[in-house]
Amino acid sequence: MYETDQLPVTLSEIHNQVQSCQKTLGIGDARNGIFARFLPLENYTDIVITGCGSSLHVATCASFAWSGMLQRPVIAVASSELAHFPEHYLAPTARPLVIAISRSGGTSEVKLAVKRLQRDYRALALAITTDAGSVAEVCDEEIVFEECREKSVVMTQAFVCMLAGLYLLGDGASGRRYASEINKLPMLVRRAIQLTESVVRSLAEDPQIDRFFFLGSGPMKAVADECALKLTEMALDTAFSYGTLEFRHGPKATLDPADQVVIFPVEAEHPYLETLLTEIEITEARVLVIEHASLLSAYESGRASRGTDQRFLGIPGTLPELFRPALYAHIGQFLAFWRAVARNLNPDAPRHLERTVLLNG
Ligand code: F1P
Repeated sequence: MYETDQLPVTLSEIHNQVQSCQKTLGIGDARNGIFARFLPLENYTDIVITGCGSSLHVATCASFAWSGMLQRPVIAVASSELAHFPEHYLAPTARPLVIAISRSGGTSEVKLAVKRLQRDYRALALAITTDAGSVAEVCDEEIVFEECREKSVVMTQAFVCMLAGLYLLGDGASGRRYASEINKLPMLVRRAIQLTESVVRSLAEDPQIDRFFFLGSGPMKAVADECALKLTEMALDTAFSYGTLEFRHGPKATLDPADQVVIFPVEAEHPYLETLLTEIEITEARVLVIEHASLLSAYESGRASRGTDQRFLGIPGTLPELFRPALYAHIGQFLAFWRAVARNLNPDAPRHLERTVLLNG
C-alpha cells in the first residue's frame, strides 16, 4: 500500500521502537547516574508516578514494575487527580518522590501536579520527557529520552523507550537483579512485531468488526487502556478498556457478534480465563488472547490445544510479567495505525490533536 520512501511517519516510528529501545538500554547507566541524586528511596514516604494520556499509561506500567522491584508500594496517578486531590493519595505528613512523565515535556496538568506536591508535601520531582520543556522547569532534575523523540502526534516508540528507561532506573535502585531480562526487550520486540503485525493488521482491516474491547489486569490494565486510547486517537474508533474480571460485572452485557475482545491475561488470573472465554463466546463476539507462547500450554483444557487455537496469539520468548507491557505495546499501535488507514484517516495527523491548549497555572 505504501512505497517505503513515503511511509507515514507514525508507521516508521512504530517500527523504530526496536532500534530506539536498544539506544535507551545503552544510555541506562548514564541515566542511573542522574537518578542517583534522588537516592536512597527510603528517604521518601511515597513514590508517585504521574502523567496524562499515554504518559499516564507508561506511569501505570512502570508503577507495577517498580513496586515489584523495590518491594514497596509505588502508585501511578493521573496528573489532574494528583493536582486536585492529593490528600486522597498522600498522608498529611508524606514526603513523596514524584516521577513526572510527559513526552512533549510541556503538559499543563503534569506541571500542576508537581507544583502542588512541592508546595504541600515538599516533594522532590524527576521529569521524564523526550523534549526539554516546561515540565522540567518545575522539577529538580530531568531525563530527556531524545532517542525516541517523535514527529507523530500520537505516542508510539516513546512509550516503549520511556517505560524501558524507567524499568532500568527501578532496577538500578534495587540491586540490578533484572538487567539481563530488561536488556532482552529490543530483541523480543523485534521478534514479536514479525509475528503480530500481519495478525493485527487483518483485525484492523476487518470491516465486520464494529467495536474493540481490551481487557487487562495489574500491569496489563494500562496496556489495555493504551490500546483503547490509540484506537480512539488515531482511528477515531469506538474502543473500550476494562479490568479483565471486572468485564464480567456489567460490560459484557453489551457484547454482540460485531465485537472483538482482545485479552492480555496475567498469570494470577489464568485459572479463570476459561470461564471468561466461555462467557464471551456465548455472545458470539470474537476474542483474541495475547500471551507469552511459553504459557499457552498452561491453558490447555479438555476442549482444545491452545497451540493451534486461532483465539490465542503466542508471543515468543520469555520475560517476567512485570516487563511485558513494553513487549506488548506495539500491538495497539499497529492496530490503531491500520484501522486509521482502513477508515481513510491520516494516522500522522489525527483530528483535534494537533494542538492541545495549555491550561492556566
Ligand atoms: C499527553 C497526552 C498524550 C496523548 C494526547 C494528548 O502528552 O495525553 O499522551 O496521546 O496526544 O496528550 P504528553 O504529556 O505525554 O506530551
